[in-house]
This record gives sequence, structure tokens and C-alpha cells, in this order.
Amino acid sequence: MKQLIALFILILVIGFNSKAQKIVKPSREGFDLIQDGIPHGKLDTISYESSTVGTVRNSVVYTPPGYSVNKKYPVLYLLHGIGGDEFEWLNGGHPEVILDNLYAENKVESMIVVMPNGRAMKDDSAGGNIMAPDKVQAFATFEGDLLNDLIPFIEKTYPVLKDREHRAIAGLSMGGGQSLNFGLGNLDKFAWVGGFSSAPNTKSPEELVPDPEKAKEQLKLLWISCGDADGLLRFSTRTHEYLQKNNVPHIYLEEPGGVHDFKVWKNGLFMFSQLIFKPVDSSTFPLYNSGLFNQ
Ligand code: FER
Repeated sequence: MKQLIALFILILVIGFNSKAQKIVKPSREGFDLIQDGIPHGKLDTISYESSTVGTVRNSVVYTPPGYSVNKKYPVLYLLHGIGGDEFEWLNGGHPEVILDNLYAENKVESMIVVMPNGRAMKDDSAGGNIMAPDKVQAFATFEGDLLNDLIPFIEKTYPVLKDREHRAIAGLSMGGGQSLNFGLGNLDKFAWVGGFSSAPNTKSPEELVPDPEKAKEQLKLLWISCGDADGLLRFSTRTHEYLQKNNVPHIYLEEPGGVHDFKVWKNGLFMFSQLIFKPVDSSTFPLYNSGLFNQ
């Protein structure tokens, strides 16, 4: 009888653990190196008509290994920073390599990744004075382009799932600010939101999350990460502190020694992409912080 009880407890423990979401560890050496002999996703450049800007605009799209039009995919919108354009992630972060490697280990849900140009204006190049007020404004204008032009284009062009639980938004710096602003501002559209080293365009916490109860109900995952040596760290900490005060579950990660660069952003993508479009266990969220990096 004792043995039976012990067996029963063992089964319960195993059952419980297998349901719990695994803690995703920070990236390790080699995570961003091209591997031969594994399946690779595909990169395309697409063009869509933007009623918001009045031009035809470009995005880069990564479809996963094994992509098939007979399946339906969730979509991650992945946004660049103030000095970049739709190619910044590709050139600086090689998300296609990071994701190919994760797929090879079966660590990510199959998803389509869309990398737009987040500077919604006629000349959306990253040339000239990238800090010019009209160029900075264009990062805010992108909300309309994304919601009214790009997302509908993606949804009629690719086999994608169209509900909020199958749409994620994340980005670096200005793109991190955009992701928090647009994601938290449109909880009916996005359930997974990530800001990596979010820039001063990030709205104040009170504007971002005016209704903590609603955010708590609607969000699947809110991810905020930043290097602890990044001059923009305060835009992440102030959001984190407000969320903590208002009991809105989120992951907050300060990367030790991290500055404002792709080392932090690539790790952000590496970790965030493994968490999205899967069952979530928010009890693990507080375990994410610098401690993880010391293991
Ligand atoms: C600023 C400092 C940094 C700012 C934007 C940034 C609009 C963006 C940095 C980036 O995207 O890497 O004062 O103001």
C-alpha cells in the first residue's frame, strides 16, 4: 500500500512538472552560428500598399522550416531601432539563424516572423538625421500602418491564424517602445508583447497600462529586457516597477553588463521566441532575472 501511495505521488509530481512551462535559459555560445545539416527557414521581401503613408512599403518575412500553405501559423511582428529599417534585424541579429537553430531543437512553435519598416513616412530610409522630429514621429505613425495596412496584407497573403492569441509583437529600442505602445495599447490585437532595451518613445507606465486588471486578463506574456549598462535602462525599470506595483504578471530581465547592442537583442529574441504561442506558467516569471545568467 505504501508503495502504491508513493507511486501515485510520483505520477502526480511528474504529471505536474510536465505541464509547467520550462524556464527558458539565456542563449549559449553557438546559438547564433549557421549550422549545416539542419532545415532552414526562408526569407522573402514583400511589398504592401499603405493607405496610412500613401506609398508601397516593404517588409522582410521569415517562414519556418517545413512551412506549408496547408498549415496555419501564428505571427510575430519584429521591429527595428532608430538607425535601422526592415533589414536591421537581418543584418545585425540574423534571426533566421537563431530561429533555424531553435527549430532544429524543437524549442519554438512554428511561426511566421514579419520584420517591417517601422518608420512610416514616404522616405522611410534610415539615412540623414535619424533623430529628426519627422522621422521620430514616423515611428508613432507606424501604429496605423501596422494595424490597418500590414497586418491585413499579411493575413490575406500568408496562411495565418488571425486572433490575438496568435499574434505577437516585439522589438529593439525604438521598436521595443513601439511594441509596448502598440501591443499594450491594442490588447484586442496582441496577446504576446516584448520590449528589448525600449527607447524614450515608450509611453509612461500609466499610459501604457491604464487598466491593470484588463491587462492581467488579456496578456499571455509581457516581456521587458534591457542591458543593465544601457543608458536607456530607466525606460524599462519604470515600466517594470509600475507593473509590479499593480500585480501585472510579466518577465523582467536585466542583462548583466549588457549595453545597447545586438548581444542583448539577439538574446531577447532567443528567449522570447521560445515562450510565445505556448501554454504559459506565470508562476515562473519572477524567476527570470540576472540570477539566471549566473548559472
Ligand atoms: C533617444 C535615444 C535613443 C531617442 C531614441 C533612441 C527618440 C533610440 C535608440 C534606438 O532605437 O536604438 O533620445 O529619442
